Amino acid sequence: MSPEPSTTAPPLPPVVLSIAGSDCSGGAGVQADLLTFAYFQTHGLTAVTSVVAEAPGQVLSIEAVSPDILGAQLKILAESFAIQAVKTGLLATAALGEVVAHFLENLDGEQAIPIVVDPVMLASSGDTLLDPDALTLYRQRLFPLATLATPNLDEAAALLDLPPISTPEAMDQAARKFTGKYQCMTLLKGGHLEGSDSTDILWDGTSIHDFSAPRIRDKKPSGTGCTYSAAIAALLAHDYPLLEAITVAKQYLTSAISQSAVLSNSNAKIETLNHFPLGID
Ligand code: PXL
Repeated sequence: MSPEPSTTAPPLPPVVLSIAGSDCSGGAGVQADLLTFAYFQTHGLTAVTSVVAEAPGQVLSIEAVSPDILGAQLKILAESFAIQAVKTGLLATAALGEVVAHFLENLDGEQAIPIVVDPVMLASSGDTLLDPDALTLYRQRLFPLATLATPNLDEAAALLDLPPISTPEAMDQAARKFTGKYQCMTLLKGGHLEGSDSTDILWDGTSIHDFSAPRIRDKKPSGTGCTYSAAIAALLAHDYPLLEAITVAKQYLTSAISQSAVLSNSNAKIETLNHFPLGID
């Protein structure tokens, strides 16, 4: 016998906006963000900044959209939806960064809307995705608006004009410096460091918080940074406090990495994150 249909309406999902690029291979960019938003039972909106022709490990080409069409996407979304959190990913050019900064500066209504800024510069293949002159925009306009910035070690070194960050001590210093310089909470992601754990750190202005998970050595799927920042934004939209949102997002990302799959049509080790991993609460 089938169960009685429920007469109570399900709760409305919070609305989360991703401003990012399109990864045609589905592992990173707005595609990863939408899967992550769906996993966390939010409604995802996307404002696409750029189209990247790529597969994990290889970028063929990238084309940025015009500032006008990015602005139009943001305008109609803001006019139509009660946006409860925003994440920014690949912004591609300084002109697009400018449009995003202008949008975010005028976003808040009665309540401040959480903004997660993931300063994407490179694809996991190492290919450059962001025009270098866009860095000034991050420094001057975007980070000061962020609830949380989520640089990886390479991005933090570039933004702080530091040599490569290669020890836990240097990481600690860099997290403090980033927060001090750009006036935003900073989750510095240590995934590229060696060690049995993958540890990210957050300096809140008073103390350092660690977020650790066992390092998964045999898997290197693309889109981990996109997925992490999207998960944090989705959880903030659900009103999780920041530290809890990061803890839950890290657990989710670790499962998504450990259950990633090889889906290539050849011997190439093209690994794709599993955005609906099994076995997490
Ligand atoms: O993982 C960084 C990233 C972000 N955004 C887009 C990408 C990539 C990596 O390839 O394609 C659109």
